[in-house]
Amino acid sequence: MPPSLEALKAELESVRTKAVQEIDAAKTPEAVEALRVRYLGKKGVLAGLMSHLRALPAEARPSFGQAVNALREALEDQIGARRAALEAAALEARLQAEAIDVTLPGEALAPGARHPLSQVIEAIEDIFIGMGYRIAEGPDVEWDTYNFERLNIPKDHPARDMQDSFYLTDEMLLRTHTSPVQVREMLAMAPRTPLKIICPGNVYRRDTDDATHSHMFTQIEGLVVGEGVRMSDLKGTLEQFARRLFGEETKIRLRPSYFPFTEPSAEVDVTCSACGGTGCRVCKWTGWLEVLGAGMVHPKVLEAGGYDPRRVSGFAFGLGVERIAMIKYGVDDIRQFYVNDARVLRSFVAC
Ligand code: 2NM
Repeated sequence: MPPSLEALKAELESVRTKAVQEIDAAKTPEAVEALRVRYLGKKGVLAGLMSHLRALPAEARPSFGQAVNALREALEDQIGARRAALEAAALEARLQAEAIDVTLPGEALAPGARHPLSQVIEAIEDIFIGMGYRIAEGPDVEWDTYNFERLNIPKDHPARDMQDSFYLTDEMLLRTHTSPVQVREMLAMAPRTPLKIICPGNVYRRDTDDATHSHMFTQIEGLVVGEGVRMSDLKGTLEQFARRLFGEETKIRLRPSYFPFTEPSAEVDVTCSACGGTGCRVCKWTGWLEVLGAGMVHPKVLEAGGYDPRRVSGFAFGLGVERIAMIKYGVDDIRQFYVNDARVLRSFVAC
């Protein structure tokens, strides 16, 4: 006997009741999907109900078909809503689990600082770059000819005593100043002018280390070569430099001196930046600090650099970075700069 419309509708209602309960009880999106397949899938429960359609009398078919389709739509809506609710709950749970408390105190940073020698080098470079100079660098290991010979320091000169320099071979040594960089730059540039360069770098001398000497220290040398370069250009340049580095009130004075590579040569003093020139412990109660050596480049040095000394002239100067840094930071022992202890280095803040 074929099933009656009433019996099929009763079964449809019991399917509805059960499905609604199960979908409502599903705990995961996967469980919801399994129910969707079970009830709405191609071989699912609703498809099973629909298969009875052909057994019904023709006049009963539309009514039952519509009832099954209405149930399908109702279950689709419920499944969609249940899935959305479960996914929203899962997202909420994840957000809770991964929540970050942005009010917790952070990791304490140990702020670094530029090494005081780097600070002084950069300050000096900036001043000369502002006057149109360029920075030139060269090797720490030099040829004897660039370090001495072409700087008018002949073989028998006391500065060339083997005792005073770190020789690697007969012809090679650790540079004792940065002047060889300037020889290289002259040879590369000549006969073109003007040449305006600043040469910072490490230099090496066989000294015994103490509070004011180090076998390795940092030098900055400057060189200008051009037509009509005069001693007054040197004085004006160094005066501007001193005022920018030590303060606008700073005065300079030149005392006659001797270097093989310059003629005339001078020691350059600046008024003491600690006391303003009235006298204090820093300047040993003289009011003056000796910070630079300078002079007009010797014609032989210009010639050894490839220039014609009848056509061009030049001035040069040199300073020790550690000495400047000791004055600026009130350090009384040069060895403080090579300690590499962050606690010591942190005490030198930019000035
Ligand atoms: C100083 C003092 C005086 C100097 C000379 C030269 C060069 F290469 F042009 F000959 N460079 N640096 C010089 C002159 C350096 O240092 C105390």
